[in-house]
Amino acid sequence: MRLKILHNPKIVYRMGDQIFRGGRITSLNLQRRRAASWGGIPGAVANSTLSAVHLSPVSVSSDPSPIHIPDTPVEPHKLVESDIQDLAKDIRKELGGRHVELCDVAAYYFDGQGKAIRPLISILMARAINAHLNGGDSFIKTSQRQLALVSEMIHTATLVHDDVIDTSDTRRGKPSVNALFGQKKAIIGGDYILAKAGAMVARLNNDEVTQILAQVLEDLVQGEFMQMGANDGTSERFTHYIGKTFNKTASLMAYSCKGVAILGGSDESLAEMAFQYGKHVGIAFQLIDDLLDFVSSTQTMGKPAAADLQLGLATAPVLYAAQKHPQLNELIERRFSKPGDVQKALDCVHNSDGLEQTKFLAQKYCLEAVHYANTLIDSSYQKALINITEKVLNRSK
Ligand code: GRG
Repeated sequence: MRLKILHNPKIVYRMGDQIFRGGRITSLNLQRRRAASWGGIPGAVANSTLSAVHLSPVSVSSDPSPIHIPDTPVEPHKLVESDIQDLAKDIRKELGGRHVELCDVAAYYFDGQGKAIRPLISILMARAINAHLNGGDSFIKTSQRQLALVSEMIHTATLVHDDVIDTSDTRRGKPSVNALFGQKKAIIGGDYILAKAGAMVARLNNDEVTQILAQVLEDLVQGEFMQMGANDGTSERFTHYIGKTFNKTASLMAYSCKGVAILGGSDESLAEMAFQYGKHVGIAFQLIDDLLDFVSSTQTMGKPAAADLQLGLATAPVLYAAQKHPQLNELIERRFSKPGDVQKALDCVHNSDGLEQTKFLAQKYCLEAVHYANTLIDSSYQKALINITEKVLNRSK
């Protein structure tokens, strides 16, 4: 299901056999149309009662204006290569301190093996905003890059803590930080990364950005708790899942985009646009992550396959599969804890359209992200923000 962009002004956005026009889905088979209207998932995203800012559904825009698709391919990494290439090295420098082992623990995941999607998106958004405002002097650009570093540091600190919580043995195909240094040192190492990131935020000397990043930390912690929470109540499950997905993954992307926009001198509505772009890309990113957990090999992902099920987590593919296989509900409630549960759930997912519906939902979020990016003035960075959505959808790791 590769996303293919057609250069036909009437057909504005095409993903596989689904055609989107002006933010609306115009050609779908019946089964998918049901998914698009959230009909199959009781209490699904469209019925979310949660905060509008955080969790409004992919409110496919009512704006009928066509989505503008770049004429020429833009390679996002190439465009901001000079900002990204030394990222890990610069972060390791920031992590320097008196205690060598503590620095080693904290620096362990900054090995250049991560995708660095958060800094990539942050820097592209920063440049697109600067182009939009016809601004962005070297002071602004430096502070925006610092925020991109902070974003990757917060992300990495959560990976460290997550690996402790999940008692993971591997990450990115190598021993996890907890496996190597032990869980106590890993926890302290994660705290240390956060402390250093906090100091960097303070140096930006911008109260609004400081508040934003405090909010991200709160969301991350809330998200982790939501994940641990009760799994009963079929009707609320999907809403809960999307809320958790915002908190655990999309909040950091959304607020990083908003932060660089603020540093670039954006007014409230422009900063909100940046937030919405990051939020929608972030939710799509996690949906694809949850899908890859079912289809990617251990080798590609660098962690065990079906890890989520083994951790007792019911993600979008399972929630969709439960529509066709209601017997899954019982397994979801007991967090796949009985022998054979994981295999049964895997079979149900592969014997349903759960993966397809998950991808479709991710596409909808991406489409909405494109809509927000299209409110920015044309620039290579703005085009790259659009191209990122394709990469998010079609990634294999
Ligand atoms: C330490 C602030 C703080 C919070 C602790 C543990 C926790 C609360 C939150 C966990 C958040 C978490 C691990 C979310 C998962 C997000 C996610 C999709 C991770 C994978 O991201 P990639 O694919 O990773 O970008 P790479 O390896 O490319 O960096």
